[in-house]
Amino acid sequence: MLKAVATDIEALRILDERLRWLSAWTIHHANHVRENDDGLKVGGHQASCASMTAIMAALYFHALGPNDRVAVKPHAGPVLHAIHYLLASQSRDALENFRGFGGAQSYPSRTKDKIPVDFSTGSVGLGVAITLFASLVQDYLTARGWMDEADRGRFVALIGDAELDEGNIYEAIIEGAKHDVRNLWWIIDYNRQSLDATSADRMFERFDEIFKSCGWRVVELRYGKKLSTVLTEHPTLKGWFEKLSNAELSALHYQGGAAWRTRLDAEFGKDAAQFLTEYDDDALASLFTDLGGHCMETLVEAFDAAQDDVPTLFIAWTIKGFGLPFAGHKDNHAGLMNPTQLATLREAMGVREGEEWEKLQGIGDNARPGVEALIEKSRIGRDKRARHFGAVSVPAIPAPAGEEQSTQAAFGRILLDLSKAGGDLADRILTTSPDVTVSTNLGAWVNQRGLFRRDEIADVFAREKIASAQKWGASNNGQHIELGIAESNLFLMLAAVGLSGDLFDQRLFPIGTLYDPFIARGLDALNYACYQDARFLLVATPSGITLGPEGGAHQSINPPLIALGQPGLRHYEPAYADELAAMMEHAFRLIDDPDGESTYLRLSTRSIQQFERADDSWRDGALAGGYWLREPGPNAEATIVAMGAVMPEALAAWDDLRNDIPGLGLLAVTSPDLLHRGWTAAQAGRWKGTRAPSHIEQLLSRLSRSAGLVTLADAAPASLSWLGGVLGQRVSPLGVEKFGQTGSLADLYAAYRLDGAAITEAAAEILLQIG
Ligand SMILES: Cc1ncc(C[n+]2csc(CCOP(=O)(O)OP(=O)(O)O)c2C)c(N)n1
Ligand SMILES: [Mg+2]
Repeated sequence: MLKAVATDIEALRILDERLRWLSAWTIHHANHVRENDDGLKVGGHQASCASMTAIMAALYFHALGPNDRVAVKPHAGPVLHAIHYLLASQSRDALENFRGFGGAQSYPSRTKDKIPVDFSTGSVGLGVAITLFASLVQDYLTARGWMDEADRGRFVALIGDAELDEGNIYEAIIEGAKHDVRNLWWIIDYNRQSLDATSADRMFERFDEIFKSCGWRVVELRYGKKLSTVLTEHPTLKGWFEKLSNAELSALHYQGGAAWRTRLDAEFGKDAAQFLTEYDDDALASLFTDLGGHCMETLVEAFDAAQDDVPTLFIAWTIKGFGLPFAGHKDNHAGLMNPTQLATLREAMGVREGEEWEKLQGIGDNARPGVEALIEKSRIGRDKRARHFGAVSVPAIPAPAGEEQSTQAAFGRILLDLSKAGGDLADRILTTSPDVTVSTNLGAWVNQRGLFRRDEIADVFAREKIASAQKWGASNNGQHIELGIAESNLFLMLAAVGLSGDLFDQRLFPIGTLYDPFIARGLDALNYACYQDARFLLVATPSGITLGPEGGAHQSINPPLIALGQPGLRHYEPAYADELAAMMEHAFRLIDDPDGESTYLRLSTRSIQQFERADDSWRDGALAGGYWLREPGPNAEATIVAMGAVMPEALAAWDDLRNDIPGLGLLAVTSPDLLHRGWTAAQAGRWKGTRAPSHIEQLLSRLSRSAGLVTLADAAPASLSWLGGVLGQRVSPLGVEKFGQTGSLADLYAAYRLDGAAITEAAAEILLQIG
């Protein structure tokens, strides 16, 4: 790490101003200069950007090493774009098109932005916490020898102070403390303002304690050099200053030098007279706005001093909108400078009209070489990295033997068999679970592959020879990361492990398990993982009212609908173990495929009679979303359509009804999600001239156009009822619409209309309607 010399500090200050200008101008251009055809507000956050430009200049042009990765506070996106513009990795076109179609995105996006974005941000809190899990992945990779110690980087999160209200941050640091995480810098832009208002005073005093309890070093950057000296010389002034509430301080920053003077005069009278003669109004404003987060020397010193791997929280005091006309105003979050204000700023920055995009406009000849040298030096390691796929060969995964099995048990068996067989894929699987490892059947895998910990932890029960099915020794060779019960952490962990190929050029195959209903608990983090195109396998089990005696609090209803609407995640719901094996094999391939995605498997604890196959012809259909378990007759007037654990009821009903309904078929749906996607893609394709019918259209076209479909799922009936829209056939949808409860399967299936009687009634009704 290079120490900054005085000329560097000067150059960094200039870069800070340049970032403030470029970010403000980019937003201004999008709102006031670019044509706006639809009259929609474009928006952008000039104040949130100005608050952070010094911090980001110090980081990107001084402190960051080539392997460091950063999550940028969403509303400082334009500053990140300005940095890359200066580094020549962002185009003027993209900036001119900020928030426009194909232009720089409003919030940094790994997948949509052309600049390198290490972590997407947008939903506050999640971008912060993922850095912690990425650091854990780095530890994992170095422990396994897949990454050199020398290539280790630091994970930096730039955080808005209001983000600290997000609970997921605390869930993450608690988990991090258990795993002894390191190499983290979290930097709070402490401008004491949120979106709506100034933030609460009382709580802020506690945040440092919370972090310290979790093993963090807390560094407060409260004052800049100038203000710090003055306050040290005037302890009474310091005492008063430090008692100002967030709202008072912000108001004074907004009002400026004259207001500071009046206030000090009112407060201290003649005791302040001498002090006040030493400063004119501008100097007073400049003095009191010299906070740590705006003082380059303070920032650089603090970053230089934190070179060990202790996780460090920097609390950098700042002013929201620093240097802009609405600095400190409580309503400035979405505030935009008007053209007159912008022109004043432009002149103050020495930028000539018409040359607003010139990168180093207005920088004097003396300073320019220093600035250029810093920019040049900072290019290293900030290129967009290519993504790599296809490095790991995925073997065929055979179905586990057994006439009766549940999909959950089969999942455990498949992993155990994979582990025993060994190989590249097995070695690169990393499993994780929020305290439901045993109850989701990962236990046998963990016994084989062990828990991951940087420091060895003996299995005391094993050492004491106490009988237990779970052997839980932990070492830096382990392949399972056990999490506490915090589903949001599970998804952030899956996101981080699922980005391992992108972040570290090392493909890992993350498998996370949880109970199906608790997907909802981490839903935004799941969406966040998918938004970044992280690749993983999510295994949700048990599911549905088929869980029987466990009751309504654990019986999931709507996750198939969630999956139906979730981009980047494919839902599979197998009924049989051989389907599951095919799906897992496919899911592993999708993880390591440039056009792949993540997979969600919805499994069950219900042990069912396996289906005897004549051949493998079911397989392609099962992977595409559905296949005929019982072929329909030509132009059949009805079919049963069923998914997952209720397949035995569907089969039995088919047996009962086939004599009464000639040609009755049974369609096994394995993925409503894929069927729906195929259907809409075919619709869109038709408009573009391609006429290939989708998989579901092909399946349903075996039936008469007026045929009736009785759909059956241990889930919200809307998961399958839409099938009627494909060819305009009639539907009688069976499924679960009310909260579940305890009971035997027979009781519950009867009460919630998932049994043979319900299927018969639904079929009769639909045939009557057709007739
Ligand atoms: C999960 C979530 N909830 C709400 C928002 C809307 N939102 C955007 S920024 C923000 C607060 C901004 O305050 P702060 O984090 O202090 O950032 P600043 O702009 O002050 O730097 C809110 C509530 C969001 N982006 N994500
Ligand atoms: Mg704030």
